[in-house]
Amino acid sequence: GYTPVPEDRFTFGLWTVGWQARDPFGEATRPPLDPAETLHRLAGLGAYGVTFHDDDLLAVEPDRDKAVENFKRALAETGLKVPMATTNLFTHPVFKDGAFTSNDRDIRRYALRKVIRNVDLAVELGATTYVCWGGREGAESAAAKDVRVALDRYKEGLDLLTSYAIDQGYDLRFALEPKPNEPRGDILLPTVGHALAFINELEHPERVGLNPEVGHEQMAGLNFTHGIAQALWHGKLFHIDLNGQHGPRYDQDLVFGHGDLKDAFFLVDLLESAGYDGPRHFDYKPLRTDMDVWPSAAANMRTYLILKEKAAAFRADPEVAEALAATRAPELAVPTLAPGEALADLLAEDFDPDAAALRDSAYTRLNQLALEHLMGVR
Ligand code: 3MF
Ligand code: MG
Ligand code: MG
Ligand code: MG
Repeated sequence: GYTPVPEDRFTFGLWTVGWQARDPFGEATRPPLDPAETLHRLAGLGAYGVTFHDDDLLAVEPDRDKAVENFKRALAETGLKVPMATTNLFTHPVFKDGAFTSNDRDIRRYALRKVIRNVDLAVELGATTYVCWGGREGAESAAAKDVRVALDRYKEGLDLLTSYAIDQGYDLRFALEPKPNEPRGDILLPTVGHALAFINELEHPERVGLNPEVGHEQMAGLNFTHGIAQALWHGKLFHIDLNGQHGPRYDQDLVFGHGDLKDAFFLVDLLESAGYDGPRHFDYKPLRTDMDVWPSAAANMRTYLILKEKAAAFRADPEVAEALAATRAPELAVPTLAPGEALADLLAEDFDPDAAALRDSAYTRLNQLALEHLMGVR
């Protein structure tokens, strides 16, 4: 069991297994990976597809045309799909003060050209989601960046991109990826909530949604599964970056489940029960100490499949159903005002708050049942 197949729709960024493990304190520990080899290895492991930044294609072939040709050949050989693509607007020093929100107007114009060139390629390769992670859109110095004006420019950039996609007749939606900090001291659109509010101010809000990442929300001390639930509620979960993180610290990009396992369990439970039909996309980094990156790639998918099975067993357990009923969870789905009732009926109602306060929510039993399923003793 737990052998991934393309129908599971697992995808990986080329930059994940391809990470050479350069960090702020040390050199690369691994040689560059040929994207063609990555595709063959991932297909062999049962993945559905790959995603890429424009610059990821140049890992071993600096000539873009040749690199694209090699990539296309490997896609044809492996049958892997490209559901999403993105732009590297953070590595080159030109982006040190941002891309869409750089104070330098020439740089903002260059950034948009760089995105549009890769949007064309993404659509040609069949992508329907284009991710925008604004890693350098931010500041360290409070006076240097007028955040309100920077948001004007951020909006301008996204409005230009959505209009371009519409004018070209592209079946393409954009997905913002929030992150609170790293590499900037503070990044604009730091959380799912900030990004959702921003989308409402855009010219084509229906074309823009989210690509939340597990670790990014946890870096902000937030409950990732709650963020995903709200994104789903707004119809904005266009894509997802799955990985692992141990709370608020640097962006760890651990294998999925190798951080907060309980949150990973409830995340899979939510994605599988909510009918999320997008790719299960991994944005992780193989440990710097691993010389062979493929076991970690496989581990992401295996963990997801195990959690999927555990979540289904949890939901099917009659004792869980009973414990859920004891928490009154089903009652939350009943509208507060009954059909035909008026607010006046509610206002006229008699109620004993002291008696109601004695009702036990009994959440501990439910928590323990979830943990016991997760620990494999039920
Ligand atoms: C950084 C990230 C990014 C984005 C990627 C996709 C390099 O913390 O998560 O990975 O996911 O740029 O847009
Ligand atoms: Mg990340
Ligand atoms: Mg991360
Ligand atoms: Mg990410």
